[in-house]
Amino acid sequence: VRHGVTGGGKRLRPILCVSAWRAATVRGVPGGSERATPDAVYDLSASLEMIHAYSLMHDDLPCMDDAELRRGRPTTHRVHGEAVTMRAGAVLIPAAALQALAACRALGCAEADGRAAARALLEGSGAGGMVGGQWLDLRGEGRALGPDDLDDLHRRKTGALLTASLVVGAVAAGATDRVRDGLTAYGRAIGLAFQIADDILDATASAEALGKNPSDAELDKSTYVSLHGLADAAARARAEVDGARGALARAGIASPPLEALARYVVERDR
Ligand code: GRG
Repeated sequence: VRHGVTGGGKRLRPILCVSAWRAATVRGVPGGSERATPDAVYDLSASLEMIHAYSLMHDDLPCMDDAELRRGRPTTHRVHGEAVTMRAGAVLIPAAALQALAACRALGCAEADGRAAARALLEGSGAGGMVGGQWLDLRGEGRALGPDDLDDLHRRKTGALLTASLVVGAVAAGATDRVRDGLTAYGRAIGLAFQIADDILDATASAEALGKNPSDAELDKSTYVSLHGLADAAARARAEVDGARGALARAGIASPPLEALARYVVERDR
């Protein structure tokens, strides 16, 4: 568990969760929070990283992507073996839900809001979200997917947990429906932009820069690059970023960090 959870990574999902909590808490106040962020918000955000970490540990197993390298280090099963990695990943799923519930309680959220945050976390992780997307991804290996199928796959596999990160933060902050819906629309857009950038990096960056071995071509996966070409994929990613920023504006959310994160998901180099 320690190897999978504390081994680095960009921590994007917790950052989104904390940023959403702040954006929902300071509704309309530009430039950030006037209220200090309680430690329990960071504890809450850790629940997203726990799910993400388990998904990477299992994704790297030989029965899935069979990867040797992650975050510049040997993958968990290469260090601790497959059986230990299976168990360590599995234990993180209920632990993440309990972590979210405990953090919401520490924040003084209403019981219903705590349950709604845990439900958002689990729905984003489950069959309608990340696990369903992974299943579509595995089923798609060696098959040519169409544009709509590719969007559907990645909205689930990558986008659902990124969106859940924002919703969990918003629900815990007691956000209005308007703010919550705006953050959901923002999450859906940056989720796709993030995945398109991932496909571009997989096609163009070195293993050294990425901290993992590019694998899409080797696994014969349909990607935004294989389907649309590099230039059109990059244009689509930029359009999604514009859409994300528009969603914030329409919901009246003034959040410089969320604006910056939307740009970051496509400008990042790993
Ligand atoms: C049993 C079908 C089945 C699934 C189990 C393994 C799994 C659940 C899901 C895998 C989901 C997965 C690997 C999604 C990929 C998401 C993604 C783009 C990961 C890379 O995220 P970054 O770049 O990684 O945020 P860092 O290292 O920065 O944290």
